[in-house]
Amino acid sequence: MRILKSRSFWLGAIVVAGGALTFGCNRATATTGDLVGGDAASRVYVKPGEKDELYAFLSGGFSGQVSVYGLPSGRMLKVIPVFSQNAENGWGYNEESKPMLNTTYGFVPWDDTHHTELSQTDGVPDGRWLFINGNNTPRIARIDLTRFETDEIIQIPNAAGGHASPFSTPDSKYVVSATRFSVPIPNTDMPIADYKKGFKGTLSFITADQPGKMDVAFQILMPGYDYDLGHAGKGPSDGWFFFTSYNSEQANTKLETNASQNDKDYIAAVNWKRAEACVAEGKAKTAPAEYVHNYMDEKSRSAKSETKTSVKMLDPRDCAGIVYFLPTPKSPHGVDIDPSGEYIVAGGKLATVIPVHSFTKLSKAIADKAFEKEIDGIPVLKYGSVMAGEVQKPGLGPLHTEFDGKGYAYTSMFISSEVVKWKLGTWEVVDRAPTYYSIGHLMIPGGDSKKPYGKYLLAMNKITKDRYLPTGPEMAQSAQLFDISGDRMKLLLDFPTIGEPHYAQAIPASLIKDKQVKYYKLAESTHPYITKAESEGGITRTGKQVHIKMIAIRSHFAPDNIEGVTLGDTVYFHVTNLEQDWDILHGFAVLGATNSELILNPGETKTLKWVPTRPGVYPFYCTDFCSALHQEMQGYLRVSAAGSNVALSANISPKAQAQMAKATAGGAGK
Ligand code: RUQ
Ligand code: CUA
Repeated sequence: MRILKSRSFWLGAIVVAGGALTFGCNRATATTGDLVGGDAASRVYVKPGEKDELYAFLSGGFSGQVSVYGLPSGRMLKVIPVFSQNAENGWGYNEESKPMLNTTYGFVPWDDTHHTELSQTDGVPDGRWLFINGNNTPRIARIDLTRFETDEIIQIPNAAGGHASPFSTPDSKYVVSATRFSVPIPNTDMPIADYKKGFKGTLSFITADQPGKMDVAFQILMPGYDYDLGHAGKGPSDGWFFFTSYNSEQANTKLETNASQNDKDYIAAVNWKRAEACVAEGKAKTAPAEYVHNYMDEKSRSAKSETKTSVKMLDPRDCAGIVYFLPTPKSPHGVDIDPSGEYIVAGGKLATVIPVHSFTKLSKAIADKAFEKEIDGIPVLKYGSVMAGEVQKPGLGPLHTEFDGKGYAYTSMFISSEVVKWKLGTWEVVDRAPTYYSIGHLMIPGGDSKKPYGKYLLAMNKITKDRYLPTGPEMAQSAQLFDISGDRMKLLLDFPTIGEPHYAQAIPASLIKDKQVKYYKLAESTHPYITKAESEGGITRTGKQVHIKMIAIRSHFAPDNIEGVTLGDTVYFHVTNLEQDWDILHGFAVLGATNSELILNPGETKTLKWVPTRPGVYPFYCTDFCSALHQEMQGYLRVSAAGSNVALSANISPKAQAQMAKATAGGAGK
C-alpha cells in the first residue's frame, strides 16, 4: 500500500473518495437501510465474562507487531511483539529474545508487518501457528499459538521488500516471500540506470512445517519487476502459486507514472511442484547468500541464531514449465484464489474491471502452448485464453478479494472506499457497502481458504478522519465489522487498531483456546541461569561480569540485597519466576537501566543486562502487580567505585553461599 501514498495519488484518491462517499451513503440508504441497524449492538455484544467466537490476528503494519482481537466484540486481547522491540514485556530488550532480531544487517529492532497467515491443513486454517512477514528487512516469523509468542524468524536473502509474503501452501509445507523491489542479485554496487540490465526479482519458498527448522528451500530468479502479493492454489490448482507483479515497464524512477504505462502487467503462475522436482534433479544453481535464522530454544526459552551461506537458485530457463505469465490489467495488487481453487482474482489498482482467470483455461492454454511471447524463459499466455471473466464497473481501485464460501466474492475498493460483493461465475455486482475511509485489505474468517467460515467481514481502513474523538494530527487506523450472513452487508461495529493493519486472519476460538500453555514447568527448563529454588540463588563474578541468579515469587525477590558490584562491571540479572500457576507474572526493573523491564511468565527465566555508571545504591522492584504485597517486592544493589574492596555478597541461603564461594574460587576472580 505504501506505493499508493504518492501525493498526487492521495489527492486524487481523496477527491474521488469524497465523491464516492456521498454516493456510497445514498446507495447504502437505498439498499441496506440504516448503516448500523437496530440489532447491530446485540450482534457484537459479548457479555462480561463471556468469550468471543473468533480470534482475529491483525498485522501491525509499521508497529512491527501483531495484535489479537476477539470478534465480534472488537475487544483487543493482546499485542504480540514480532519484529519490533516491545518495552511492555521486554521483547528484544532481554538477553533471551535479543537474538530473534539478528539479521545480516545486524540487530534490526523494527519492521513493517503486513500479512498474517495461519498455518493450514488441507487448505483450512488449523490454529497451530501464525506467520507474518517483515517487509523492510525481508523476514518471516512464526508465532506459536499455544503461547502467542514469536518462536522463529528467518531472513530472506536476495530480496528487498518482502511484501508478497508469507502466504502458505495448503499444507504449510512452504510459505513464500517475493521481493517487492528488484535489486542486483547478488546485491552489489551498480548504477541505478542499469536497472533493466542488472536488477532482478526472486520468489522464495521457505519450508515451514517444522518449528525451529525454517529454511529457504529454493528461490526462482525472475525479471526485474516489482512483485506484490501472492496466494497458493488449492484443490485442482494445488501445486501452483500465483504472484502479482507491477512495473513490467521496469522503470527505476517516478514509478507513479512510469510504471503505469502498460495496459497489462503480469500474474506469475508458478508450478512449485515442478520447481521442487527441478531442484531434486540438480537443475538449481547453488548461489552464495548470507541470511540469518533465529529460533527460540524450546527448553531454555532462549533464542539462538545461525547464519546460512547459500541458497538453491532456479532460473526458469533451466527448468521449463515452472513459471508462466498471465497478462493482467493494470498494476495488479492482490491475487486471491476462490475456495474451489478454480478462479484467480486480481485486484488491478488502476483497472476499471476486476479480472478473473480460470485455472482450467490456464492448464489448457499451457497444453496448447497459447503463448504470446517469452520473457527470460517465461512463456506469456494470451489474456483471452486464460480469462474466466471480468467484473464490470465494480468501483474504483480494487485491491483485495475474499470469499464467503457461498459463491460470492468481496473486493475492497480503495479509491471509491467501499466493499463490493459480486457473484463468482456470473461476475455481477450484487451489493456494495461504504467504508470509512479508503479500505485497504478486507478479511472474512477463513475467506482465503477452502472452507470460509464466513459470517463476518472485517474492513481495514487507511484513513479515519472524523470517525472517533480526535487525537491530534494522527488518528488510529480503523477496522469495521460487517455482518455478511444475509444478502446485504450490514455494518456492525467500528474499532480502532494498532499501527496500520494490512491483512488479518481470523479463526474459530475453539481451535486455539483449549491448547494454551498456562505456565512453563520449572523442572523442564534448561536455562543455564535458572534458579529452581529460593535456596539456589546467588551471585558470581567472572572478570568484569557479575551474574546474579535471583528468584521472584509472591511477594519477594531473593537475594534482595547485593553488594560488591563495582564501576566497570556489567551486571546480568537472571530472574526466575518460581510461580507454577497460570497468569501469575512478576516484573523486574532497576534504576538507571537503559533497556526495559523484564516481564516473567510463570516458570520462566529472563535476563536483564545492566551497566552501572555511578557509585550508589540502586533499588529494583517488581513491575507487575502480583499480590497484595506487590509494592513490598523490592530490593537494593550497591555499586562501589572501581577498585573498591567491598566483598561480593548477596543475602542468600547458606547452601547458595557455599556454592557461590566455590564458583567464585573456580572463576576468574576480580
Ligand atoms: S497490502 S492494504 Cu494491500 Cu501489504 Cu497493505
Ligand atoms: Cu511480583 Cu509484583
